[in-house]
Amino acid sequence: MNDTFITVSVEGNVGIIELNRPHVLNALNLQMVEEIVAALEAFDRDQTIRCMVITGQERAFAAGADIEEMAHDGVVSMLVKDQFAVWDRISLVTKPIIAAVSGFALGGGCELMMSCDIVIASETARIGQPEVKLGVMPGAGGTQRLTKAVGKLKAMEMLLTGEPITAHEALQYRLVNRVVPAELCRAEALKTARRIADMPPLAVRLIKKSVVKAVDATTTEGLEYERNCFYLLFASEDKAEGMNAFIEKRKPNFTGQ
Ligand code: CO8
Repeated sequence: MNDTFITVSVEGNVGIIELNRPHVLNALNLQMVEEIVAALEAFDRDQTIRCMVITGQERAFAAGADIEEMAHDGVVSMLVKDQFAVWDRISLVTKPIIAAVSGFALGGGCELMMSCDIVIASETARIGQPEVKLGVMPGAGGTQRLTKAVGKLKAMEMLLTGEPITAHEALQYRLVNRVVPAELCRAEALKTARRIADMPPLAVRLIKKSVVKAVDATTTEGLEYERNCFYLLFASEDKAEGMNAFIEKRKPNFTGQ
């Protein structure tokens, strides 16, 4: 691992990961995915970080897995690489991840976007799963997460034609939270991240886990999980601080305890 394909920075309590292979539209090679996930995990462990942002440049968030890297792979080399074990670690990150998406978010880029918790899209975003055009299909959750987000009919159309959709269409299909002018995309993501970073970290963490449960578990299991998390937060110092601050009409000072 010599070159690095991402740029990592911190603004206040927000960790920022910029995908940085612009000459190939941030095509995700194996090392780059390793770097992204390692950076997410490092921010997750860092007590001073409370929220994260993943972004690219104006032309591309990420145009998918690196096709050159995969072109000579066969099934055995793919199995040996076991690349999805790295992807699976994204779902273990406890702090919220916000994607700031401009330009192309295709294939693995769309899958990375859908692994995030909130998506701010720029008007230039083009989002899709074009794998079918290469004779393959999504492998990092694309068929599952896209279908859960946009519904069966739209997912079928996107996955079977490989054609990307615009940011506004993505908003209509609830694949992104909001659409902003390209020059404001990163700032808007950071603004949302800072707002979350001001919230009590334990409550943020348990809310994130509970919402993920709503996507993956039955409603009965999800409700039980939510209730347990709700009770748990009554043991936290931030619960006392949050409620006392409200009653005393002052700004709360959350510590994460
Ligand atoms: N892989 C490798 N290189 C790429 C990729 C890619 N996915 N996308 C773009 N590039 C390179 C191009 O080869 C080109 O390089 P060069 O300048 O050396 O020729 C450079 O980026 C610029 O691209 P274009 O000249 O093609 O730019 P255009 O504006 O004409 O077109 C497109 C932009 C439409 C985005 C076009 O580049 C394109 O179609 N790219 C491929 C998109 C694609 O098929 N993505 C899916 C890949 S498969 C996948 O993601 C499977 C996921 C499996 C699990 C996830 C594992 C990470």
